[in-house]
Amino acid sequence: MVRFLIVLTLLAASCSAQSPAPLIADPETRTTISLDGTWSSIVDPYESGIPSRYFEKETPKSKSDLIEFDYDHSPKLKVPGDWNTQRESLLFYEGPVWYQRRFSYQRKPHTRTYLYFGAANYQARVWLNGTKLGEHIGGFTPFNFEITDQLSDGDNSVVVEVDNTRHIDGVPSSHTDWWNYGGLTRSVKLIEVPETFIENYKVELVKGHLDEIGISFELNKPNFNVDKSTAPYWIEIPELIVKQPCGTSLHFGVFSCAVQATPELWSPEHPKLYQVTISTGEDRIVDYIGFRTIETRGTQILLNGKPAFLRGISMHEEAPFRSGRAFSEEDDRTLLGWAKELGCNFVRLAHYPHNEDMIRVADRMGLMIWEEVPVYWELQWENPAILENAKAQLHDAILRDQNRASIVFWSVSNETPINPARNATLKSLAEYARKLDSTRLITSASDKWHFTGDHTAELNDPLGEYLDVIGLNEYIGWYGNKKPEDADDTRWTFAYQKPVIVSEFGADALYNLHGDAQTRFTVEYQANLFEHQLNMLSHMTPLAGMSPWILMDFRSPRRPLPGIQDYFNRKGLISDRGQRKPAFYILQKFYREKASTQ
Ligand code: GCB
Repeated sequence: MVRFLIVLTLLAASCSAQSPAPLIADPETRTTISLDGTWSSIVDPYESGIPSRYFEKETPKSKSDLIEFDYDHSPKLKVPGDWNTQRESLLFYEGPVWYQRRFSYQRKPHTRTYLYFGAANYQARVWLNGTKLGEHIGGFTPFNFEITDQLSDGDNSVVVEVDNTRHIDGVPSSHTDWWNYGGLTRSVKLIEVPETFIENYKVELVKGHLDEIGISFELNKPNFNVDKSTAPYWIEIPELIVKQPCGTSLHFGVFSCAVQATPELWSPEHPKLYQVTISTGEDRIVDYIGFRTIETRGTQILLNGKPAFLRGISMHEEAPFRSGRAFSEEDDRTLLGWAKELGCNFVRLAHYPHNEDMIRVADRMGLMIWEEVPVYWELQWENPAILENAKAQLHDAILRDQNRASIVFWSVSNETPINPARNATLKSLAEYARKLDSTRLITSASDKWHFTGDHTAELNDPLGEYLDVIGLNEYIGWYGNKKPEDADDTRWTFAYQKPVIVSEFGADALYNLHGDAQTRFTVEYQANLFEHQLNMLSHMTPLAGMSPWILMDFRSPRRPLPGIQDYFNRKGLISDRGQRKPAFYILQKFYREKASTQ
């Protein structure tokens, strides 16, 4: 029953006027046709696109009331990719850009076709062959439209207006400390499915049981009639010698069952994945899924029942070596490979859902993940649209990644100010996350701590009541009046007896800028700060893990300091060109020692 309610909640949250169709989970498991590559583009700072009908399939040539445009001769942009790093003139651009490409298609009998976008930042409006399909808000989650009836045999034209304008009532709002990369930043594809298909599914250990796997899935069928009969649907996990019918219909195409099996458990040291097949006659999903448990006991985090120390690092979805938004499996492998080299078993993917492949690569490489929604700094807490927007992003992130063993935390926010409206909003988000996914831990990063004496500090953020794990961001020695050395004898208290992860600390350092340990922005200063932070963290009692700020330097418009920042946040342990700074090796040594005593 609980599972059924969850699936219905997932479904309901996806439907509203002009919204995309319910999200198809795990496109990697489907038949797809890539629309990645070269798209035509029109930069549209004065928003002429709608009145001038940039969305039409054919370019209007000589109508006097129309400004003419011509995609065929327009400059090109690569998809996936942000526009900012593809054209110098667009580095700081914020506003609408129109994307267009043609593709050839032959419609197939008994096949439904969807147009799927991995992400478009921040708002997208989509047309196919001149017909508007709908709109989507939120820069980091996927969305799709069914286009079966709009497709033509032969030539088709898809047009997307992507607008990365920042909004005071957006999520995130107008101020962030990362680059507002615009564009079709992730892959675009056509997904072909049978008439009745598995829209989403969840496969995981039944809570509290290491010998039982729960499976639930939802069928999408045109004109579904209420059919509660048991259907001949099958679940197979060949390595566990599981092949059994699975098809107790709960309601409206939602099915579930449990199978007896005792899988080897997934962990960073042993990232075991099993091939899992769900077949429904017409449709068949083959995915690779790991099984593990994640819980808390007092101030400990238990992975597969055993206390685990989370040796982490925070990272943005920023491309190694070239900057810009990361999107390819190669980018993901490089970034997560660096985290592995550092000795991590955990990464905090700040501050928004990263691309789907990142999570799949982490599943295979063996890294636990903190996934976050961009509820960041100041939002319009009193505005009910904020909560709806944040919930939709959380919903789609959970729906997308709920079968990935690597995800252990859903983070509902980062560094938000304490006030009643914010507390209520985040409580609601935490409850919503828990309702959608009761097997993972809910967290958030807070910077609302203060010194209670010269050597004592306290975190007391009322949000803690609703979380499983408390995230603490503290920058002793970088922001505020204290020196890095002051961290050594700082003792911490926490209002809630729950596991604590120090989710951020760090200092800016320009690679190759040298000086003494007291000179800010030098690598010596950063290294010294890490030494003293690690001294402090070694005696922080409820500490269950850490994810210092940050793996690699990343672009930020708030960081203009010439010759040093040049619009980069320089707190990376690795420069934007892949060079390791001394602090990298200090943390690596600490993590190696930690790992050897675990
Ligand atoms: C923080 C934020 C992070 C910033 C970082 C910094 O507390 O959570 O987004 O980039 O500090 O470098 O100031």
